[in-house]
Amino acid sequence: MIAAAMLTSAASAQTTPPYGLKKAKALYTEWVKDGAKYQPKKKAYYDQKLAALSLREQFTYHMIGPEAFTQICSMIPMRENARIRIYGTLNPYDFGMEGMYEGWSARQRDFFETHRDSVLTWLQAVIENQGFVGLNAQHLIIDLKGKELIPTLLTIYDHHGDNDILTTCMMLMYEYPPFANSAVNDQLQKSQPNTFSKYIRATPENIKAIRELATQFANFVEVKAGAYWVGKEGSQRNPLRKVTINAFYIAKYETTNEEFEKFVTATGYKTDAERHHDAMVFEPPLKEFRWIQDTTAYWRYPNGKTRGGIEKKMNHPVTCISYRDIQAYCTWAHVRLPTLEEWEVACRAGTKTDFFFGDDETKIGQYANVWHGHDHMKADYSDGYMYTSPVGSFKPNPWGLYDMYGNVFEFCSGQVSPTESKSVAHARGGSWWCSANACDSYNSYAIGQVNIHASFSNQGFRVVISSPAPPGK
Ligand SMILES: [Ca+2]
Repeated sequence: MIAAAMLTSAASAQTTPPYGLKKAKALYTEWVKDGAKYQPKKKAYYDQKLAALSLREQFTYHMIGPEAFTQICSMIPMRENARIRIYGTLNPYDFGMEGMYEGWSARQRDFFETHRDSVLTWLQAVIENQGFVGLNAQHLIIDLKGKELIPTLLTIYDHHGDNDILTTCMMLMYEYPPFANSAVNDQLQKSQPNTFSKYIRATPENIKAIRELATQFANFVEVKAGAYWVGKEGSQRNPLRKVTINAFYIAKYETTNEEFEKFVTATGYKTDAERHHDAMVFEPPLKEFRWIQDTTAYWRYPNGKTRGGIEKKMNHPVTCISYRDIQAYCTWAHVRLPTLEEWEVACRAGTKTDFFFGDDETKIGQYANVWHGHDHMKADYSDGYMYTSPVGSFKPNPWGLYDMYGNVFEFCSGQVSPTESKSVAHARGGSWWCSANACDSYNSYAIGQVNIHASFSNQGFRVVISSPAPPGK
C-alpha cells in the first residue's frame, strides 16, 4: 500500500486521476459565478486563464464546461433517421427533437479535433479508471471516430454489460460495409421510427454479432478514395505514376494462424501444400535463394514437421498457403486481397520515398522482421525472430499498418502486365527471409512473382474490404 501511494504521488498529476479536475473545476466555477457567459468582454480574460492550464487540464475543462449543462440535457446528436434510431436506445427522451441539439461548441470541437490522439488517450484513461462510459465520453468517441477505443469499450462491456457501449460501437461502424450489410443493421433499417420496441434488442445473437463486427472494424484502417503516387522512377515493372483508387479498408495486421484456423475448422479446406506435398521451407545453412522442398510442411507446420508447429504461434501470420488457398479464405471471410496498387498506396501512407520511413534502408529493422545476417548460411535471431514474428511486433507505418515490410510476403491481386500468365501471382513487402543483400529493397516498390499454387514459409497475406458498402444487400 505504501509503495502504491508513493507511486501515485510521484506520478504526474497530468496522467493520473483526477486528471487536473481540480483546476478545471475551479476555473469553471469562477466563470459561472462571474456570469461570464453573458459578458463577451470577459472572454479574453477567461481564454487567457484557460490557455494557462496544461493541455490535459484543458481537456478536462472542455469535457465539463462551460456548455456542459446543455450537453447533459440534450446529448443525442440528431442525424438521419437510422442514426437517430441507434441513438434512441441511448436516450429516448431526445428522440425526434431534430435541430435542438447543436453538439460541442466550436471552442470544444476545435480543441478535441486539434488534439485528437491525446484526447482519445485521455478519454481511455478516464473510462478505464471510472469503469463506465458516460454520455459525454460516448458522444466524443463517436464525433472523433475514435475506433481506437473499441477494445477498451468492449472490455468495459464485458465487466458491466452496458448496452449503450454496443450502441457506441454501432455508431462508430455505421459506414463500415460489413456492419452496413449485417443482419443487425437490417433490423435497424426495418424498424419503425418512434417504436422503441423495435430497436436493436440485446439478444445474445445481436450482442455477439456487434462485438465481432466491432472487433474486426477496430483492426481495419480506412484508405480514402483519391489519387496517390506509386512506383519508382526508372522501374520497368512498377514505374512512377499517379493512380486513382476507390476507398477501401485494409487490415492493420497480416492474417494470422488463428484466423486461418477458423476458416479451416469451418470449411474443412485442404491447402495446396496438403494436397501436393510440395511446400518450400528454409533452414540455415542454405546458399542465397535456396529453399528445400518438404513434403510434411503445410500451414500447421510451416517449416516442416521436424521444425515444430504453430501451437504457440497462433498470433503469427499464416504461411505455407498458396494464392489459390487465399482465394478460398477470402470468399469464406467476405474479404479480398488488395490490388498491387492498393497495397502500395496503403504501404506508402502518402509518402513518395523508397520506404514509408524515408530513403534510408538501414532503418528497416525498426519497422520489420527481416534478416539481418550477411547471408543465409547462419541462423539470424538478432531481432528476436529467425522465422515469423507475432503480427504487430514492430513499429507501424504512418497509417497504423503493421508489418508492411518483412515478416511475410503479402499476396496481392492484379497483374504487372496484361500479357503475363494467369498462373502467376504477386506478393509485396518482403519477408523474414529478406536481407539487405538478398532482396530488392524488401519489395517496397519492386514486385516479385510466384506460381499461384506454390507454398512458401515466408508467404502470407493481409485482406481488404471494399468501401463504401454496396447499395442494398
Ligand atoms: Ca528476423
